[in-house]
Amino acid sequence: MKLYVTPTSPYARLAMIARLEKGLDGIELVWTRTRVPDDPMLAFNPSGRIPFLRLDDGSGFEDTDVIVDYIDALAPPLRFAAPDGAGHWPHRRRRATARSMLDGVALWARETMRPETERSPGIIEHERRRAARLADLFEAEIGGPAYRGPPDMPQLFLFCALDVERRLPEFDWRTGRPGLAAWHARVAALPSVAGSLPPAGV
Ligand SMILES: N[C@@H](CCC(=O)N[C@@H](CS)C(=O)NCC(=O)O)C(=O)O
Repeated sequence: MKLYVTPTSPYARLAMIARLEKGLDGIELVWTRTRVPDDPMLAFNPSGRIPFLRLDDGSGFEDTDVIVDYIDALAPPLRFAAPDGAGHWPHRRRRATARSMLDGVALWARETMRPETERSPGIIEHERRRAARLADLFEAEIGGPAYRGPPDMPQLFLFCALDVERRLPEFDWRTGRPGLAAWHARVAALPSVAGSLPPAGV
C-alpha cells in the first residue's frame, strides 16, 4: 500500500499524521508533485489530487476523510471516527468547522502561488477574513476538554489548517490568540506530528 503525498499539502500532512498515530508506518510514502500534465500517477488517480492511497490491487482512494477512515479501519480500535452518544454532534461540528478553515486557507495559499497577474485580491481578502473569524472561534474554545486528548479529526484538521502558516506567512493567526498558539505548540511536539514533517530535500 502506498500513500502519495507532497511536502506542502496540509491534507497529505493530515493523512501522514494519521498513518503514524495508527502505527502504520509500513504504508509506504511516495513523495510526488501535483499539476504535472504527464504524471504517470494520473493513470490510476485521474483527479491528480493528493493525498491518494493506492492499494496493492492497484485501486485506491482520494480524499483525506476517506483515506483516514480506511487507515483507521486497518488497525482497530477506531481512533478517528466521531464518538457515539452525547459527544457525536459536538465532534461533527468541530470537525466540519476545522475542515472549513483548512479548505479556506488551502485555497488562499493556492491563490498566492499563482502568477501575480492572475491572483485575485478579492478571493485572498475573503479567505483572510474567513480564517480570522474561524481562528477567533477556536481561540474561544481551545481551552476546553475536547482539545486536550490525543488528536482526533477535529484537532487534526485544525492543526493542519493553522500549520499552513509555514507556506503562507501572511496567515497570522497567532497575534492575539495565545490559547491557540499554546495548543498548536503542544500538538506540533507529538511524535506523529513532528515525525510527519517532510524530510529535507523532498
Ligand atoms: N478534498 C481533498 C482536497 C485535497 C487537495 O485539494 N489537495 C491539493 C493539494 S493541497 C491537490 O492535490 N491539488 C492538486 C490539483 O489541484 O491538481 C481531500 O480532502 O483530500
